[in-house]
Amino acid sequence: MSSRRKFLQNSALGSAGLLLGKKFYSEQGIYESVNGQPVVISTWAPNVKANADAWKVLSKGGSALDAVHMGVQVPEADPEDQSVGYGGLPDRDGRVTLDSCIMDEKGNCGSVMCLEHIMHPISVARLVMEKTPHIILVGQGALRFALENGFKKENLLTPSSEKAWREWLKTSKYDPMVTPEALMDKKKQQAVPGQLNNHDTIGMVAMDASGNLSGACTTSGLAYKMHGRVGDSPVIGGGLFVDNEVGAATATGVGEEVIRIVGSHLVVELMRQGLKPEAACKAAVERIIRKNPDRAKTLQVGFIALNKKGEYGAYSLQKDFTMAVKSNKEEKVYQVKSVF
Ligand code: SD4
Repeated sequence: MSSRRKFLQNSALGSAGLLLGKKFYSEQGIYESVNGQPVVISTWAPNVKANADAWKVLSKGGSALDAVHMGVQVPEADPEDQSVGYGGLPDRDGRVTLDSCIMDEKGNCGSVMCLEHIMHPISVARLVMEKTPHIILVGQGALRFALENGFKKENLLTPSSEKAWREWLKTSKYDPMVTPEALMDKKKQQAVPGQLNNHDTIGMVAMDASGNLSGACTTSGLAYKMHGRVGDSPVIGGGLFVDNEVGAATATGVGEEVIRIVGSHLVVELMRQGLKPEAACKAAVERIIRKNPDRAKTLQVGFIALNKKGEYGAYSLQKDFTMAVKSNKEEKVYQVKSVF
């Protein structure tokens, strides 16, 4: 079957699956270009909902920057998503600390790190980008800036995240393993109570109808981290990078590993050298393995990338990673290829 036909068939099935409210995973593979059309891609299957909000902006000719800003607010406000914003699992002191960044087609960027009490850290990051001479604000300084600019102070620790944290305190064993495989009781295929759910951080990159690229990444970080720990997600070049000449990339998983290789920047630079998005993500993941093969086996990192032609792809260390895509042609979730 030609790849074109396969693609169309997968798209149709993918949309049908979503319409029926079922999770549908296409076969793995490289994805075709949607050149000249808006497109948005996000880490993790549940973020189809975030893509849908980003699409409301893109489909009306709005900017990629506004689209990603709008899109990532969906999981930020979702109390069920325990990796992002409201409802995020806290650090080991029981504090929900948020990391977010945003980057536009001109290389403008803004970031907040270890920000507490603010439902939409991405909006604070955007304000840092647009209203200050700086790129990063952290902790108390970020909170003060947010409050001075009209953001509301809120309690972001939901009863279920507090309960999970109290459960965790019984052992206080920090294990940043992030694959659902590790969280599942294999026999019963049920989540193991008290185990970490470090999933569903959102990294989103988009191309608008003018061909401009932007990206956003936002998370509550790894559950039960030390207070003050910052992951890759708000690090420009680590969890997110956009170069409008080449493409954009974003990351999820154990942030320390992503930072070690300046992962998203690496993916964009590999695309600049001519690699397709999937190949660039694969090469970045392999770089992590080369640094420490044993450690790489025990954790998850995934990258997604979009190039200037509108081609996209992804790759991960472990096999559970998914990418959500929305364009004029499709709305679907891809099961991403992995090394292990
Ligand atoms: C972090 N990269 O704080 C984030 C966590 C993550 O899905 O992506 N979870 O290291």
